[in-house]
Amino acid sequence: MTRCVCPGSFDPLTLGHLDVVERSARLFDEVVVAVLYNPDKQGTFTADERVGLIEKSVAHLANVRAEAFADELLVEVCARLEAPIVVKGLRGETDFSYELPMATMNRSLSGLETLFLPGNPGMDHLSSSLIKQVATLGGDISGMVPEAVHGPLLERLGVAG
Ligand code: COD
Repeated sequence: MTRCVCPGSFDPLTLGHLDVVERSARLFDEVVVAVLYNPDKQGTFTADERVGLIEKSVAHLANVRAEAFADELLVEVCARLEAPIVVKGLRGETDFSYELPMATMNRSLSGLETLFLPGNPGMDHLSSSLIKQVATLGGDISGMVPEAVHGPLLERLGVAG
């Protein structure tokens, strides 16, 4: 059985993230969506809240589960989960420049490999931070986040639905 990890902040999960998770679920026997700590990002949802939103959004995928890992290196998480590979989505050159050093670091730390999936062209503009900005200023974010995320996000941002 081959298990992969889809790591990220997921604050919150977007339809772009979900697309990568769904495609990973077709490629691997089991997928763990790992909510990890990114020191460069401030949290809107707690790690446990993010896991709850992900679990509702992936309920249609029998081989996918979500878990939070506080203050841990991705390589340690993957070793414990016995997952030899992580899957990440790439929206373009900016993502590639950001992701490549992390992939190389992870491989040099433990041999952990990274598989990059090109983002779905219709979803390349979706990022958690941009969606939060649009929602905060009253823009329509339906079609950008899973249904399970829509209401809780508007509520957390203090925006009327
Ligand atoms: N389409 C396709 N892919 C997308 C889209 C989209 N619309 N939006 C995001 N993605 C991809 C991103 O490129 C990324 O691969 C993944 O989805 C997650 O995105 P985010 O923004 O939720 O998560 P990040 O980038 O903040 O996650 C960074 C990690 C938390 C994975 C990283 O900081 C980490 O590994 N932290 C653990 C500590 C550690 O090991 N640090 C050393 C790393 S070398």
